Amino acid sequence: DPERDSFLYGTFPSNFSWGVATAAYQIEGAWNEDGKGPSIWDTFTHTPGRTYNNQTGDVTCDSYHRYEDDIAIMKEMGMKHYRFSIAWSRVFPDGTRNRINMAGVDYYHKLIDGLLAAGIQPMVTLYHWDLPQALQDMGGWDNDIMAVHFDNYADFCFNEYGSKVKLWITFNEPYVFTKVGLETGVHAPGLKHQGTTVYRAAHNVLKAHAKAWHTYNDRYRSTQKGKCGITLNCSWGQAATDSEEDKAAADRYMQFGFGWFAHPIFVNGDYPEVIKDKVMKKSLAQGLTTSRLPEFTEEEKQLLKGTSDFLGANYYTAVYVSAKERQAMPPGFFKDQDFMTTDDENWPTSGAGWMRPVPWGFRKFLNWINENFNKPVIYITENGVAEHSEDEPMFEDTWRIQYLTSHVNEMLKAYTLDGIDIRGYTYWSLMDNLEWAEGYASRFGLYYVDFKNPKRPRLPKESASVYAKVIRNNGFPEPASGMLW
Ligand code: GBH
Repeated sequence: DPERDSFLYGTFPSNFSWGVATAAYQIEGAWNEDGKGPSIWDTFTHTPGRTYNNQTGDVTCDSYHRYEDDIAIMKEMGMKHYRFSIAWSRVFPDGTRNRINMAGVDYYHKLIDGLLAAGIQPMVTLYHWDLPQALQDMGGWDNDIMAVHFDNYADFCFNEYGSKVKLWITFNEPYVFTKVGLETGVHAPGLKHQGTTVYRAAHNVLKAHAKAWHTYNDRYRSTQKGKCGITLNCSWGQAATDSEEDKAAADRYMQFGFGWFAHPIFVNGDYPEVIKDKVMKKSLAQGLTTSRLPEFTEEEKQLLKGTSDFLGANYYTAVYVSAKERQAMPPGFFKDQDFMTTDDENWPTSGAGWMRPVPWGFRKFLNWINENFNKPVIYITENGVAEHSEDEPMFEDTWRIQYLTSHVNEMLKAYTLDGIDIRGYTYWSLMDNLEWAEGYASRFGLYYVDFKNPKRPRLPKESASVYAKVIRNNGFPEPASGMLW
């Protein structure tokens, strides 16, 4: 494919938005300060053996006290938007609206006001994985009452911050936090239930999302005039061969990862047929009388359909997918899917063991989304790469410069050549932070953070000035007009 390696010159429209992303638990610290309640991530990281070297988010980048430093470095780079998340238990310590923590509420006001004063639009994620522990104690996402609690929390945030925040994201990557939190147990709350809780939790997350979107739509949209969406992710699944079986397996991979949430929201209020079909067959095969996949009522489907003003998409990497009957595997989420994934030895490696940079996969991923979900308005809400380093700074991050420019270039092709309606790009992450169970050595930042220094200085890597240049140029203008790339 000759298109794959060619570089496209061109720029984005003048209102294209460039940003960076973070998440509360990964950067804030102050885990028990000023009335914040514990979240499942506090519990998880405080349990020995769960994270790399037992590292926690107790202090991390200390953004709860140093958010002004964060704003300053974003301003330095010319950022247009900042995607951050609100820690639910900082606002509602036990997850319910019975008790509101005003110090936590004020923190986000100060952050938002500081951003607006610096000319940076806030893009706010309501849920980036840090469920209040008190709600987990009631069963967490497995309990359908969560939709009510999430809606109350969302309603509170829209009401409190909505005059200043115009871009809302209900959930970050439900595919990841249900699968990795409840099926493989690598993330909080660390459950390893096989092919059961994962589907029920996802079902409740979808209902919670729809409820919150309707709250925004019915009560706030006309006065606040913002947008409310969801962020979904998966790797790009490339068919390993041209065989019909492998092509079907690759599509199944995308449907189980992305369509699981995108199909109900953007298509018809219901799961993709291939998921319903597979989970039913596998459930019957193990001797159950009904599918492990819950069903939506007609009313619920109507409530779900069309509940997103834009699609937030996170892309990091690609995999090859081939068809494979999982005979030996115990029943569960993975056996349900009947495929095998591999990567290509020729793809470069990165500082994160789970990902190799595959820029051409980004354009294919965007085209697949565009074709399958009714050409939604898209914001890229995450894309990035890490180096692996305990403490040693690596300021000459050529790999990140290469990753960033090549992925932005593939996005430019998707926008210009494929006509996909992409409104913004968000690099993950502003600065090095707690990479969940992988700890602090997996560094995704444009800025290096010294976690040994109590002041947590943020120091720019070379990629920070390259991204600033891409932002100034709004893409990659022709060399004749000034810049040589
Ligand atoms: C995103 O997850 C997250 O939104 C963000 O918070 C995170 O810091 C960033 O990407 C970088 O990872 O699946 O067992 O191999 C991307 C998906 C899921 C990738 C968890 C790493 C590691 C555990 N991530 N995965 S496993």
